[in-house]
Amino acid sequence: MLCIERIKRFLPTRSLQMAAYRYIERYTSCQELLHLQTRKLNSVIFPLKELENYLNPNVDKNAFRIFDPSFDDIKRAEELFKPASKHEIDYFTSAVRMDHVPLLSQPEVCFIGRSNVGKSSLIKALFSLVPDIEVKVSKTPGHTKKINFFKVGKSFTLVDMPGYGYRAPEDFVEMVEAYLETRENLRKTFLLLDGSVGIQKADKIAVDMCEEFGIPYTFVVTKIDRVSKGELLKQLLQIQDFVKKQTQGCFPQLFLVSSLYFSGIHLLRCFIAHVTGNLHLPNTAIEQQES
Ligand SMILES: Nc1nc2c(ncn2[C@@H]2O[C@H](COP(=O)(O)OP(=O)(O)OP(=O)(O)O)[C@@H](O)[C@H]2O)c(=O)[nH]1
Ligand SMILES: [Mg+2]
Repeated sequence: MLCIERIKRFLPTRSLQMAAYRYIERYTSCQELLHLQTRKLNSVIFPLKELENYLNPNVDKNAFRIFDPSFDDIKRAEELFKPASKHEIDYFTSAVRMDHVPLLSQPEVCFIGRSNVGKSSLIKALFSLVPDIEVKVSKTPGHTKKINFFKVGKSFTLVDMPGYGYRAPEDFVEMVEAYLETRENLRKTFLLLDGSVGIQKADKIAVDMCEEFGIPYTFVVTKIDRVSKGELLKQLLQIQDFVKKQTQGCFPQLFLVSSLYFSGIHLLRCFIAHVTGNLHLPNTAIEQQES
């Protein structure tokens, strides 16, 4: 696989870099995964499990596979992320204040995190099977200024939030806190953490907010393509320890993603389908835990 950092370092001009990016292997759909060897397949679908191999055998790995769907389940979930005649997937609307937020009854999941952590890129990757959908991403922190709603047919809504921390919009608190506290159809909040730096002070404030409102949330570790396995593992163990000791409402399994290479995206699609009530997973640990 071509490495993004190497492309940037060795190719002098932007146009050459863009040409090289086209050759990066991207596995947007399950169909493209079928020809991969098991090891590679696992690393794309389930990056967390791949890291297990590097762990000391004494480390408790229970939290690594609570949500452990089959490849068939993942394929079923993918269908929800493909547009069809009666299943339109598109940007719906934006809001800057709570009274602009649309009244929707279908289940919703939202993405929060520090500016630049990769929220919009993650939504873009989740929607990679939707031609022409526009999700704006930017190198400049503080790019997303509004709460953006994306409807997935009548099944669920994905919500992209402005980031907190550096260059957050001024009215961030009124906008995001009010949404998180009052949104009745919100099934899950995904709190994104940058894989190279782990949990920061601002993230702990966001965690406190989720805990205080009693909303279910899940950590997603982003940009895993940017860090070495050793560094990533170190961050993961620290985050897992934090989840275990200092949280109540946090789902105990971490989700790892690279929106650039699509690692972890298929699994996250499946988890979203599940938490929004669109995919039942009989005989899996997660449904037994919930029943
Ligand atoms: N290498 C790598 N870069 C990523 C990944 N995800 C996002 N980025 C880059 O990180 C930068 C910020 O991405 P965004 O998705 O706009 O971040 P955001 O969290 O929506 O930022 P705000 O809207 O400003 O809060 C962009 O330059 C992305 O290309 C990833 O998985 N890998
Ligand atoms: Mg954004």
